[in-house]
Amino acid sequence: MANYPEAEQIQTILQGAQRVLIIQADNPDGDSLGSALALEHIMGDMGKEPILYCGVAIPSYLSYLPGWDRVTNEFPRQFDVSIIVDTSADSLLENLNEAGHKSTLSGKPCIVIDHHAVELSIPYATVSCNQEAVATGEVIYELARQLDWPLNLDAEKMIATAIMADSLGLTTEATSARSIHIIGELVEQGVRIAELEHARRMLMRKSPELVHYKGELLQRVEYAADNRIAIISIPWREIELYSPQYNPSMLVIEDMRMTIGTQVAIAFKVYKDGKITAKIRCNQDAPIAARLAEHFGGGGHAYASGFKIQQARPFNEVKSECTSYALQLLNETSTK
Ligand SMILES: [Mn+2]
Repeated sequence: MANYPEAEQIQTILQGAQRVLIIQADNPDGDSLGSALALEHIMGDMGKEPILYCGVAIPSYLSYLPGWDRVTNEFPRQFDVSIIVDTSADSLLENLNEAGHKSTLSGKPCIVIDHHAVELSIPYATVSCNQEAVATGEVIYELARQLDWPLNLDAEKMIATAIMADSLGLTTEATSARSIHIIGELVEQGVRIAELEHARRMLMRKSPELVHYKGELLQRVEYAADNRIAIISIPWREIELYSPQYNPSMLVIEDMRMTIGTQVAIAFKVYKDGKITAKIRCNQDAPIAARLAEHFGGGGHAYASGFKIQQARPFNEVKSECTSYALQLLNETSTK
């Protein structure tokens, strides 16, 4: 069991608080939502009034977590303490900052609970419990054990979900023996991993039309430069038809990236007004996604990025420029 030096200060801050505002950053995921919902149950059982806030809408793929719809993007007028989960970066709280809530937050004690190995950049944080762990859910479990917080079955399910989400089912580098022990303890308490996984998978189901469309898209994947680059182009007609159900790019981009020999997968969408968007995913040996996107005015990370071209440019021109620049970046990367 962990012994966090920040735990006591967190307990002291919470003692005098009634309304606890639980905040997720602008990139909610299974860990941040699971952690927020676990804290909601814990605070509720401690006789407090928890409020769940996130600056952006919770993505629909997370709606298998019961309680996701209690998260609001309306900032509450009154609260005593805030808890920010799963981020230490002020830049990820842009929506909240832009809406002018920073000063409200600065006026109250603010607790940060995180697991990202980065410097804290939230200037109004009173205490930061940023620990080495596979998920924020793991840190919350340790805090709960250390501080004797009540953990009901719903809270335990949310913690298990958070840990399973960020550890990709206990398979990532950051998964420690302790992470696995915690899952073991939660299962002993009555959490059923199969039940959580079933709920998640039920939400991933697709309609027959979408399954057929995915097959069509896979048939249309083009390979360039000895399969190093995989490309799919999605016209407006299909965007119009299928987007309400699913983002067409996301149907196939992982399969494209998983092709033998492929280093970069690019999914283009061509809109009615001529706007072009591209989603880029790279493999471990080709961290060029950000640079490729920046060339077209976009941005992102080394392995995942995107760009948008507003002015009408012929699609074939954009596509061939993107392909040849990708190849240039790939060659630069492999010769160093
Ligand atoms: Mn996380």
